[in-house]
Amino acid sequence: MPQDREGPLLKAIKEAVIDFDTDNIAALCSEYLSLGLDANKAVFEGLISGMLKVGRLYEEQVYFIPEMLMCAETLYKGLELFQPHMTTSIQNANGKILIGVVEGDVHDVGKNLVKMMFQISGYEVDDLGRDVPMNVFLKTALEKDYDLICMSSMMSTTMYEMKGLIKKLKENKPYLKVMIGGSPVTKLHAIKWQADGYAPDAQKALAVVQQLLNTVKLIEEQRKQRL
Ligand code: B12
Repeated sequence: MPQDREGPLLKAIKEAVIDFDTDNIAALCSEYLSLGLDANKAVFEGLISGMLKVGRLYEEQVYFIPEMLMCAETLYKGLELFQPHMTTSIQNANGKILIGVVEGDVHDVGKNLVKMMFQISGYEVDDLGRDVPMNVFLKTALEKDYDLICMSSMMSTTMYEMKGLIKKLKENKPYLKVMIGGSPVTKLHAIKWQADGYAPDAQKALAVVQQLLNTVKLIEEQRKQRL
């Protein structure tokens, strides 16, 4: 029975990330997929769960930068295999989103997951990558006609970049919607910095985007009716 293998495989995938087992991760993920098991579950309960443990090992000084890098590499190998099989509750969504990790920050796993969930749902996403200079973020966001700008930061030191960026964006385009996230970022930061949206993880991000973009559409329709 495939279901009997689900638990052991999820555990093995998680452990492969923790042990940076780049040799075996592909085989484990392929076996999981060949059994028709849920790819979303494998990503969040296998790969990401493993990465959270890696963070704890770094805090305990068991792991250092090279180990964290290899764990990220292992996670990305798995993600590549699972991505085509992932699903979301939203389909054929409409909207153009710009996403990037703020200047000084190279952590991009979270941003890539958020981006993936958006793309799977049908949103068009432009990705500026990681460690994006403030002026590049600002220029791109203002140049094109985006419905939403998403910023990610994983460090308490770099997250303040978002505050400045939101201020500049809003000065230039007051109605442009901005959403922020990343592990040190909270809803309180979003409120204080006048971001329009915040979500603690990629799954919740999707619901927030849908809500934000629906509001934008409603305002636009009302504006057109008044003309
Ligand atoms: C892997 C890792 C690395 C890898 C990154 C590889 C990569 N390609 O990303 C490498 C080795 C490069 C690295 C480097 C460093 N790291 Co590091 N790293 C990590 C680690 C272990 C995992 C990060 C991760 O991938 N998490 C998994 C993802 C899925 O979670 P997530 O990013 O939070 O994303 C979710 C949500 O936050 C949310 N989200 C994220 N972005 C967005 C955006 C939007 C718009 C929304 C709505 C939601 C959202 O949705 C995501 C998916 O559900 C964390 C520990 C941890 N507990 O997180 C430390 C950690 C982030 N690193 C840390 C540090 C200190 C560093 C270094 C400074 C170490 C050093 N001395 O050089 C450097 C910094 C380099 C730099 N300039 O950025 C600290 C940060 C502490 C702080 N100040 O806040 C942490 C917390 C470890 C620790 N406990 O001390 N790191």
